Amino acid sequence: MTQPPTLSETRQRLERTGQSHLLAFWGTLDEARRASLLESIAGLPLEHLPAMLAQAATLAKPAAADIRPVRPYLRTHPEAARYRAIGEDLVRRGKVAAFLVAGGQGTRLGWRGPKGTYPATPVAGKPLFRVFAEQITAAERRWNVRIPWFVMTSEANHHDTERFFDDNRWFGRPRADTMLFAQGMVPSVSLDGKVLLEHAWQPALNPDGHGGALKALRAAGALEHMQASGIEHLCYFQVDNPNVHVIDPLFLGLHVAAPDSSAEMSSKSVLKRDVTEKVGVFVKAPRLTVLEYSDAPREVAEARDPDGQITYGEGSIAIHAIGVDFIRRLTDHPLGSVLPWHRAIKKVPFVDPATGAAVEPGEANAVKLECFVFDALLEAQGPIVLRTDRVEEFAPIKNASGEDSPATSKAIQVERAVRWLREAGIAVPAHANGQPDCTVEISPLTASGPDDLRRSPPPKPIPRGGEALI
Ligand code: UD2
Repeated sequence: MTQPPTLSETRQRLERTGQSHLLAFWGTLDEARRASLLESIAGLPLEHLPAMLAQAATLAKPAAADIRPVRPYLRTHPEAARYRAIGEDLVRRGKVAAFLVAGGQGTRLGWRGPKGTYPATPVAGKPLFRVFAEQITAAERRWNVRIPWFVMTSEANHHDTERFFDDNRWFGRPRADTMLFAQGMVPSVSLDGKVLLEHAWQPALNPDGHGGALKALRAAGALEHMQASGIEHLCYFQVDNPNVHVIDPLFLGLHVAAPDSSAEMSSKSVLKRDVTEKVGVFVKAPRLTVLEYSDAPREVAEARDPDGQITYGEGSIAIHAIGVDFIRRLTDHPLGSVLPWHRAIKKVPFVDPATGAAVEPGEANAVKLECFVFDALLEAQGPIVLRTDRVEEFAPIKNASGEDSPATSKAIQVERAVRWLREAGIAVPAHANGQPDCTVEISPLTASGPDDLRRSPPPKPIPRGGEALI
């Protein structure tokens, strides 16, 4: 290990970069805190910070006139069976790994603990991590292959996440097939560019966004691991969506073999529910990109085709297939990756270097920088979009109540289970209006769709008004 810089080296560096206040409390700190402060400062990208902030402040947003709709692939594509077979072959040959980003703070849900530990399913109350683990296990059994699972955490939840996996015996999968690693952190800075102090001995840091995932994969040695084990593509998904199909052969087949795809990065969309839904949309401007809901000019967000369809309606559900070589290319960069920085102006508590007082700001006082993974689409050759079905694949848990809450997610999970059962010819008790009169949950270990249900022994009859776990 290299020695951390000395106090005098650090002092000079801070003077050069205009951040001398970070040592304001040096005289009051004990040895351990001094050492920790020097080490923290050594890890800050102080020389790059002005450029990062300037770039985030001037990030170009596409003008309404330059934005065009995208044409997605559909699941009913005439050659869907061929693409599905190509995707299955890729999985069977061990070329695919699962990649979950779970570094977010989950503040909106108000759940204490990593979001993946949230009991999400309607009958068994399975935590999100278990839902994904069981899906991966089911895929491993189906294709008789080991599917490594990479899970990105953050400093704030890494330890708790690891403990949860441990307590759950890694969900019955070999320990070596799951790799947990923490994403990077960036300093939170005042509106005039000074790194804030969270404590007298600690600069304020925030996770570097889900775009930090690419850099973190490289830093954690995951890319090398993949290269050594022949992994070529990652199935990327978010922690908040229990309905995700983690391993989707049709999507993978299109990603590697569609005529206009170069297998660098592909994405899934669902049609936006209404013009106000808070999801980014895929657009061409002129390259394929995700336009965040907060950045969409009104005339774009609300535009409709003559037949009434939302013109820019391909909502991003944050599911991507990403080539490992592509990640390597994007992360060959002095700052870790080529992805641009976005900024959010937030309230960040801090210690005032002049007075030593702990300040709880009444209004936004700080810039938080983060990268978004979908910005990688701008760098990809021939990225494609597959439109999928909302009920089938998108049941997000984001808020404690209202839209995208545990309640709405459970309702969508039940709707999907009922749909699969009916398609498989299995009776579901229903009200006179056709709505199901029961709460059902289908374990990923039982089925990943109606075809599996057709092939498995029929479940016990579902009680009217009751619950069933299939
Ligand atoms: C995201 C998308 C939105 C839409 C929606 C679909 C952004 C900016 N917006 O909205 O367009 O696709 O998802 O559900 O992405 N995460 C990390 N590290 C971080 C920050 C986030 O791992 O530093 C993970 C987080 O754990 C979660 C995912 O990224 O799995 C999404 O994070 P979010 O909740 O901030 O994104 P959201 O819901 O605003």
